[in-house]
Amino acid sequence: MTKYGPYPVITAKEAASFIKDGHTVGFSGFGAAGGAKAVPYALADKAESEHRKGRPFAMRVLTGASSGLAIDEVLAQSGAISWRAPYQTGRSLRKQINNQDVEYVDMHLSHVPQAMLFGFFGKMDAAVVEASEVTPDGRVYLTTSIGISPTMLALADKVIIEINTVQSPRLREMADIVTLPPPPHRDPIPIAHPMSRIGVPYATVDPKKVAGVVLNSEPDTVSEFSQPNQVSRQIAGHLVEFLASEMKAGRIPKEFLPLQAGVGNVANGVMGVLGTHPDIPPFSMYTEVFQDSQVELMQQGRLLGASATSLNITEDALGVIVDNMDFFAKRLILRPQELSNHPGIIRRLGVIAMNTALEMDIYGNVNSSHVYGMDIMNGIGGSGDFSRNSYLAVFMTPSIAKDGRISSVVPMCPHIDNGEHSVQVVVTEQGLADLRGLGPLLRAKKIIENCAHPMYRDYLFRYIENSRAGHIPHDLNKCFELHRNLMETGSMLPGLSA
Ligand code: 0RQ
Repeated sequence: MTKYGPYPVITAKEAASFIKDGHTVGFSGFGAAGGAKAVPYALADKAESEHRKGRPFAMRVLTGASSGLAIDEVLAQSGAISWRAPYQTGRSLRKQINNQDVEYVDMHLSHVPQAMLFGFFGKMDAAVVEASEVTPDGRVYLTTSIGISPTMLALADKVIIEINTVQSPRLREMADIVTLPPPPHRDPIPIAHPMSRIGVPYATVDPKKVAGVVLNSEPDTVSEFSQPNQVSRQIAGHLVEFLASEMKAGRIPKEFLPLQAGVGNVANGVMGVLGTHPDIPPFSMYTEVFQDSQVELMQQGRLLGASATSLNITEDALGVIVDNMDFFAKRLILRPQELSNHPGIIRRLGVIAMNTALEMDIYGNVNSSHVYGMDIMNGIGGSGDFSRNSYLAVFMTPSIAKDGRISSVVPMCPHIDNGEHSVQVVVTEQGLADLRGLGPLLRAKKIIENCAHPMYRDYLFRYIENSRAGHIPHDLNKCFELHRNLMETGSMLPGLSA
């Protein structure tokens, strides 16, 4: 038998044979970065083969956040997932969740390691973790993401390490790993700056738990975001103007505050524009996902340093980092997600959080996860970790979707994941509404006037006029009329389109 140090080298199929129907299995990866890529395919084959024989095979699956194709597409398509947490972005899995074929726990990402530690999800049977090296004494050098891997390695009964030979061993130079002890035995976390290093570059595993090493050479598959379109540029324009005026007013210090940027096309586009604007000084980031647009900003000296848990970047962008590691290793830190998204640190550093909403209501409640309040899009992800604890919580969205058939400003969101108490600024391509210090009625007027698309403004103003008075005026017969119209006719205001 071939050996990798003291560990047996096994095939992905052999690794899959350790995993049984009903097992809770953790896979490394945060977004498509650093995910297990060989064993999930073998598990998909195993599931299909078991199903053909009329036998059940489905796992309870945990990852740091969303996954690459291997899990939320391939494993999902083979019916190998019965339960999933804490976040996903796969089309196939999304369909299964909305059909109630898969149970989905959509949760704040910073909560996941502690929930695992205390057994909120039951015991963890196995972990499959991508690494560039595992040493005989159990040091595991992770690759492009940290996520929940340190916790999985500590808790899982059986561990399979996928050694990925195309991931550069130098990625470890960015890793800064600490696992928090259980409460109430926690000391203050000494992160006083986004670039504070407090840990070691490796996670640890008890070598006796390592069932085998699978060799693999598949790169991460992160798809490219579209170039910032006109709408993203307009959103970014309003936001930059606002942030610059906050600096002038002394409400943001001259050295600026660390930024967090959410996922998606809009957030990626906004970062690109914001990062190059002359009114915004060079800044740092305390965020969870490092994206393509930030690589160039770092090379240009606009982005001074970034702390994240994942390099969710395309192969080309990763190539740039690896080829210039002496430069990037000083400026990029990858932490476990309980630290990248830690509420206390986010509050301490004064992070400005910028996340994307699907829709917002006229009072500033945000829905970023559930269409019609019923169908999951992706999940809350880390947006709540950041918005609830930030210095300023900004939510952005185009004012309309689907050629105007959907308004992103509605009377009441049928699902709220970031509530009015955690939302301070909302922005669309129409403009920005600074909600700080305003009561509900003034918030509503500002959001409708500044952010709603002109096609929907009359409807929204009429809604307030005809609502029952109260601290937050509403008409409970009409509050979901736009959503009902959309479901029944395909348009929120039948007959209207942009
Ligand atoms: O539909 O895919 O059919 O074209 O939603 O919309 O405008 O491309 O937006 O890619 O920026 O994603 C909120 C989903 C935005 C994302 C969300 C339709 C629209 C389109 C996508 P198509 P866009 P983006 C920390 C931060 C939650 C997690 C998070 C997200 C599709 O940002 O998942 O913030 N956020 N994490 O047409 C119905 C509406 C709609 C709508 C848009 N009101 N109703 N559909 N769409 N508005 C990072 C992590 O946690 C990793």
